[in-house]
Amino acid sequence: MDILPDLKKGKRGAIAKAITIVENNQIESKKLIKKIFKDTGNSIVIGITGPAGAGKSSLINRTAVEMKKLGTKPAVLAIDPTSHVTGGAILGDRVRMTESTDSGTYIRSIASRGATGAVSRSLRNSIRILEYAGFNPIIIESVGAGQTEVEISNIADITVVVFNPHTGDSIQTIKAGLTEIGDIYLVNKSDLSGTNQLFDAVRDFIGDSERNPIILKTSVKKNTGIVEFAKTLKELMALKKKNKPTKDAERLETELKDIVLNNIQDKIDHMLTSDTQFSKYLKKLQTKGIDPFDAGDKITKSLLK
Ligand SMILES: Nc1nc2c(ncn2[C@@H]2O[C@H](COP(=O)(O)OP(=O)(O)O)[C@@H](O)[C@H]2O)c(=O)[nH]1
Ligand SMILES: [Mg+2]
Repeated sequence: MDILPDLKKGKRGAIAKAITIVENNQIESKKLIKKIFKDTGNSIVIGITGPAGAGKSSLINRTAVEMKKLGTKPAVLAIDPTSHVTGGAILGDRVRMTESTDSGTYIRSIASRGATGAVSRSLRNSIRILEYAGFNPIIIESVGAGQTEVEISNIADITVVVFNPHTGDSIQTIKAGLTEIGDIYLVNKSDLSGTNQLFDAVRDFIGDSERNPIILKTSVKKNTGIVEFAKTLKELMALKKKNKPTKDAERLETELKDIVLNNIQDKIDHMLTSDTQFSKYLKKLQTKGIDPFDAGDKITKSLLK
């Protein structure tokens, strides 16, 4: 069945089907992307990252509602490292995000575990599906930084880093390299004590950087700062649209290299299983007649000649 017309209309069932395809079926995925590729690349991707429990899902839920009021059509993809294991986290996110779903925002949890590169690939293509379906911005929720396979700042046009006052490790996290990636730093749960200290600490760490990132306080509980956050995002969307072509050109170069390397790896993998040199040197290696590096070099040479 052709799901393209429904996909173009932004119908939920079609989107869900399409994302399941790019997550699970390489052959069908290729066919699908071939058909939609020309109509993709036009939405701003907002990455929202921070430690588990920082309030990202809750915040995204409220922010999506506000962004909708500002005339945008947001969709959310949550990369959840735990969703694969129990499914409990998906439920949690669904509960926390019902408000924005009711208002018409598309929300989906996607798997964060898989073979190297596979998660980035399915994320990239899931974004394309949502672009084709007319969503803009596309908000990606991801836990931590460097904890998942996906480095969100490589994919996002706007990166938001969320901190909390009550987690003692927040400052450590700031030191650990988040200082370079954020366009916006949020001190969420600003209804809790310690907010001002954390705000000052964040400002001290990153405030004088050349990029001049924005630092905001939000509280989902008290519903403060969220309208301002949504407005800031909308302004940034317009700004980032200008340098998006340059960034996308670089990303496509990376993606293409990725695909070619992947293709070659698959081919070689396949070749090795029937390669006589491989089995010869493997036996030699297993009986300590050669060392692993020498064996590797010899096989490589014979393959590339
Ligand atoms: N006090 C307070 N709690 C919040 C706030 N935002 C979220 N929470 C709570 O923090 C917990 C984790 O929220 P969640 O959105 O799942 O965080 P995530 O793991 O970063 O997605 C939940 O119990 C939320 O109700 C806030 O602004 N203030
Ligand atoms: Mg969450």
